[in-house]
Amino acid sequence: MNRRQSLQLLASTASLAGAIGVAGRALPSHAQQKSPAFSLPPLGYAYDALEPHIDTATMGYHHKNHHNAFIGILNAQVEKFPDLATKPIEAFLSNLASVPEAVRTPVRNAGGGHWNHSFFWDLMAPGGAKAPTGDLKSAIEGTFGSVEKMKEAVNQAGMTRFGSGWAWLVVGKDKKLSAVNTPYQDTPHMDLGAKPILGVDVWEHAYYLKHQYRRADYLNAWWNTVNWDKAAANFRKATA
Ligand code: MN3
Repeated sequence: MNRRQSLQLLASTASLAGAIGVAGRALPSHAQQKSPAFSLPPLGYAYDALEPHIDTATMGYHHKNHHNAFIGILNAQVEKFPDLATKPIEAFLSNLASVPEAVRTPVRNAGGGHWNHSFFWDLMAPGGAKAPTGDLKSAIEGTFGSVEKMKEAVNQAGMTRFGSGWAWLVVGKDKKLSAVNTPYQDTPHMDLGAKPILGVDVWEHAYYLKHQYRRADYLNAWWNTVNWDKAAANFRKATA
């Protein structure tokens, strides 16, 4: 390698380091940039903690790569519209009309992606309650007849989302539970004005390595990862 090639390599490494910095990783000490508004939330458990239901490789790519990509895009919008960093992103997702048109689509997609994945990681856990109890259990039985029927309804919502999106158990504007789906990275707050209790990513990247095209198998396996303590907390918040 001659001197010119070495300099080119250094320059491309520096710009790569900058790009990674924007995406929420450690910045090189000479970068002198303020820390980005959004950063990748830690999982709270190891990538292999949800085995055998969700495999280690999928968890790693999904968290470090897919989720982190949304953080980078979101931080790029903050550069153009700093107000995005002044409130929880939920406030903007619930009222997309308040987001300037120039950044509305990336905020919808990347802000939604960041919110959905953060919610999803928190909802899954190797510990926690294995089934709903108390008020959430009563509400599920009142609406669906049984916990099993509710799972079938959420699975159905996931199976009928053509292409990429999410399936949810939500509390709607009418304060009732229902199973719904959203396209792409739309959150239940957006068009539905609903509050999520449970949510499952049905993009192929969430299951393809282990289950290939078998979305139904993934959905059935996923229920084993749900932390019902967290779902109960979501329900309390949604119905408060
Ligand atoms: Mn995903």
